[in-house]
Amino acid sequence: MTTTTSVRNPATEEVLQEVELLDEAATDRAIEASARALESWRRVSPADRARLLQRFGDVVDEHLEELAQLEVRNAGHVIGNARGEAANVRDVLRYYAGSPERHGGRTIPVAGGVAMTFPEPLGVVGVIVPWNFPMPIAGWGFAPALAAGNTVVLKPAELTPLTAIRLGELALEAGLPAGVLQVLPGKGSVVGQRFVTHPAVRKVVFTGSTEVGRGIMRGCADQIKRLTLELGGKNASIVFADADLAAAAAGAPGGAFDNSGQDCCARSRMLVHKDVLDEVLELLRAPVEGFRVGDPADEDSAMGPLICADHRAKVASYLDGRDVLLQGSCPQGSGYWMPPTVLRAESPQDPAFTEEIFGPVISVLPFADEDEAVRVANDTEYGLSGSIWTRDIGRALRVARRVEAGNLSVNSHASVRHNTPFGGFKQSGLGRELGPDALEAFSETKTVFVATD
Ligand code: TAP
Repeated sequence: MTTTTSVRNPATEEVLQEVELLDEAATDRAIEASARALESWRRVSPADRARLLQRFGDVVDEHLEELAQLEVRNAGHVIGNARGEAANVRDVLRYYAGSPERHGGRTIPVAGGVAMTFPEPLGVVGVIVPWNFPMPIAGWGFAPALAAGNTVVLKPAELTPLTAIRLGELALEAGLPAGVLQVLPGKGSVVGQRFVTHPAVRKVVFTGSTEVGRGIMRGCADQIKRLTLELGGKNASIVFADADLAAAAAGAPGGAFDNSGQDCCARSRMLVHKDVLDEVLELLRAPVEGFRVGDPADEDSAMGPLICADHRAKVASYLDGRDVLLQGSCPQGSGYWMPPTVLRAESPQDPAFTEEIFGPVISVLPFADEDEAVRVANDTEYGLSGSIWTRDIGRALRVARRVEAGNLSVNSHASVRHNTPFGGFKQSGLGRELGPDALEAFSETKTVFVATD
């Protein structure tokens, strides 16, 4: 039976489009089509595969503004960010277009003959995408998977399927053969689960909550199915007393409120040396109170709405009955708005300080020395990203090595680049995406021995 979902604009609550959700039978048909497409796609020469991915990147580039405007309406991302996200899909495609011709094996000296290795595609890869960054996270999965000769079925989040559907159309326009990249809107419990249970899907790439990721990992165990997990985060920004405090305070709102805080890398825990706490809070006042929240289509808005009413209620529950240290403002009326907010953590165990709120909320906690800062930063099940603010280069590197997280920045809040590895320690994930080695995660190594004696 066919069902549909009403896709809404989170800034206005208006229905944008009805989107058909695939049932299990339709998912199976798509997976089978993907398995058939694999037979010819894996034989496309590396140079031709590279040309097709390059062309796909060019077509995305030609539709950059259209994709960005669609994301503004569907996900409430501010237009500047949405353009960057569409450009990220283009850049990731172009980056991995360079890899099919470089993705070779080795010859290994052995007795009695020649041994060589071949990187073989895994087969059909299922990519499951969350609602917070619909375009980039789709591209981080499909671009290296396709470059390595796999075919892809991709499930966008129910709330934000529109840009993924459009990317699927643009792939065909660029000349990718039918069946090589299919976008399958549907429920996680139906389409996503079928990626886990269908034996023709040989790998699942899942980005989403740690809770759902844990269930997917259990399900993949039944078939020893390959798995990449990109999960939650509760990332610390550590501000030492010797830091450029003005720069740390100026960067903090962007590091935590970008994408309305709906970012697995958001620096939502701020650890500040006790001697400079008052000064940092005073420096934070203007950038927090002046953080412009408004119509995401407006070029001057720094932050749009949250994704939906349920999510807003969850974020708001963390502010119930709390004294806030600093707060900005946001539009009233329709739309899922939430003002940027800074709380003082009551203790290192304060739920606002330990749980992934996934909204525009920073919790600040003072620390006494380096050991305490590292201990508190690491006192979490997560380990995705973090920042260290100091002018002491020795301390910067020492602390960066001690913090248990996959992506650390010194005097910066930047986390993700398409050309460097990205992923989490501990319960923030398993495996790495992006960077020069991503094709390894989409290949099996085959060893072939040829007897010469
Ligand atoms: P989830 O609720 O976990 O959903 C993520 C995706 O999984 C959605 O497409 C969802 O489908 C699907 N899904 C749900 N249940 C499933 C099941 N039983 N089997 C298979 N698929 C299932 O997460 P979310 O709320 O969309 O995203 C927010 C979370 O993602 C946060 O924890 C955030 O930190 C994390 N995240 C991590 C990263 C990285 S790179 N580490 C990046 C972005 C986001 P439906 O749409 O139908 O629910």
